[in-house]
Amino acid sequence: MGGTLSVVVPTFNEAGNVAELAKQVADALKGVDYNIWFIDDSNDNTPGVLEELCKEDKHCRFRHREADEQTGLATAVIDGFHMADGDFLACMDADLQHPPAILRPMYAAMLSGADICIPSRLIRGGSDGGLNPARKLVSGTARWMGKIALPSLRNISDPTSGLFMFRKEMLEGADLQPIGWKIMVEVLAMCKYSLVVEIPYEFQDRNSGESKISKKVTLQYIEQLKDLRKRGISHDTAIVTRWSPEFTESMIKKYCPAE
Ligand SMILES: Nc1nc2c(ncn2[C@@H]2O[C@H](COP(=O)(O)OP(=O)(O)OP(=O)(O)O)[C@@H](O)[C@H]2O)c(=O)[nH]1
Ligand SMILES: [Mg+2]
Repeated sequence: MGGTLSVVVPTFNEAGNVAELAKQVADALKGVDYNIWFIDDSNDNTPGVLEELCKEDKHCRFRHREADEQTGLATAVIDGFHMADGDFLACMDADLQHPPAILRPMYAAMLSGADICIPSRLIRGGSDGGLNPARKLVSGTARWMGKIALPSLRNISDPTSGLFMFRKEMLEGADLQPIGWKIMVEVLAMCKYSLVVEIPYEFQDRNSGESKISKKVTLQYIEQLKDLRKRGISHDTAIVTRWSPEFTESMIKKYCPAE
């Protein structure tokens, strides 16, 4: 099937999740030429677990960043994007809140001509069931603020998640200045693209380990939005298409059928 895929996974203390994630990604991407890049800032035994995983699974690679290097979620993802060699790049959390099976319809969307595929919890067939009411409120407020601040986000139903796939060439010439948590917001505001495909997905509960979200992240997001209002490029002509669950199934059969 056409085009290699690199899945970039930022990890901070995710020892209990990475092997299961790699297994589920392998199930999702049978027949696809893919690799997984774990970019790790952990201070527990995750690097050892990743080292073993990379010996056992030839699709996996990892880079551990020491405390004296630049660390943090956004820089991890950007480092991964630059290190990864896929024609298509994906970003996915390690804790299985983003179900790896979604990678197959995302890949089908790329083969169908999308520049960027954004799974959405908020369109028919999607669900944000993995979030408690307080987190739903925070997530909704972040979306609302983003859409007010940045025209590029206005037609995207779920622009603040950390799950997306895009053509690697979109990085060429893009002035990405990663701060904080919302790396897709940066990509949507700063990269050039003309077709966005949204597909439904069901957000899950965290599998194992602890959340790393903090108040600092909220402040960084506000800074990021202020900054992107000045730096962001226009996407007035970009088309956003939403696939129904039924259409998504038919596009998997067309572009990425099970072997
Ligand atoms: N490399 C790196 N990865 C990070 C860092 N902080 C978080 N991550 C990873 O980024 C992903 C998202 O972090 P989570 O803590 O799951 O954040 P969240 O999904 O918004 O919060 P929960 O819903 O509570 O899980 C996970 O794969 C984390 O391991 C960091 O400082 N460096
Ligand atoms: Mg999480």
